[in-house]
Amino acid sequence: MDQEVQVWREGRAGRIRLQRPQALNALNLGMIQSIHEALNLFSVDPDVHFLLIDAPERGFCAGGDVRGIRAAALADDRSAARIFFAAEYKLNQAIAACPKPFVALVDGVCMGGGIGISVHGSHRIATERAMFAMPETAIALFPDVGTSYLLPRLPGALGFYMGLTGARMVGADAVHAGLATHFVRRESLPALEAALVRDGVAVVAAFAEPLPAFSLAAARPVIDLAFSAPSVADIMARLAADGGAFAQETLAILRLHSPSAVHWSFAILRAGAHRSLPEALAAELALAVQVTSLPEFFEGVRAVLVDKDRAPHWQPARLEDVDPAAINALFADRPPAPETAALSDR
Ligand code: QUE
Repeated sequence: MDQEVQVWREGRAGRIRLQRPQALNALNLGMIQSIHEALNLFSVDPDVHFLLIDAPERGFCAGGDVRGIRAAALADDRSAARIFFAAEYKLNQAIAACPKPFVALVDGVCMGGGIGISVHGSHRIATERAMFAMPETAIALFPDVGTSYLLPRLPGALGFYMGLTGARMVGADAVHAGLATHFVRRESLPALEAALVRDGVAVVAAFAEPLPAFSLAAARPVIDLAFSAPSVADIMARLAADGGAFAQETLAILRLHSPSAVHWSFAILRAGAHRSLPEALAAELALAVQVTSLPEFFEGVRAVLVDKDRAPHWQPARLEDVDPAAINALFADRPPAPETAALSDR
């Protein structure tokens, strides 16, 4: 079993713990396979009543191993991305279909791949330090790990707002947004953990705190109006027309991200509203394989995670200059890859 994932049984729980703190628990292929094996074993173990995933050392999980995918692509390894994303998305589907309660304790960063291994579970517990985000447009990827299915189903247009801008939902806001199910104080986690393994998931309700107000409550009208628009251009126009500080900041953030990625992310979120989770994951796999071979993705990962200069040179550089035909071509029908077919069969 992979050292970066600890797996053990404790009381009623089948426990899975992420142990790659130096990379903020970002998921590599070995970790994904270890989690999936553990899920399979616990699902049929009659002594395991529920699964419990956590990462107590540092954050929850910062995402997927996009640095590794970039390195493989630069070394001309074209199959690495497909193998990685196929395994990751199969795990996301397995969590959604898990026959037992699946409890994620999220205390700290939970982005991208971290959302994929928590939000599809039945119980997502956020502490005041939990920070959920889908920041992929910043590295010219897109909201994946089943969030093309999930984000369009969040209240109002919050999911489009999150998926296009990378906006963070912190603490109780994650519950308001529908990403987490319970808000628990960080200081209560040791007692919650002890009660969970002893008595099972029914104890969670007793630890849940009343929710403080949603910090985005005042911004909801502008978020919902702008991000329900039928095109990226219309989102921009509605934000510009609003004139308020929140709308102007949001516009500025959208302009920092890969213009192409904002467009292809919008397209897959719109389509995801009408897909099942397996269909959404299959579409995500087809898109992930394509966009991770583009210079835009190399540049995004370079600017955010490799050189960390946060000064990417996007091409085209402006949202207005993205060719709709180039975006459409990414979604053109092509014969499904074997991994894609396997996802759709589930
Ligand atoms: C967008 C992303 C990711 C990101 C930052 C973004 C992502 C990811 C990481 C990450 C962070 C810290 C690490 C690490 C990876 O950051 O997917 O290995 O130590 O994995 O803006 O999509």
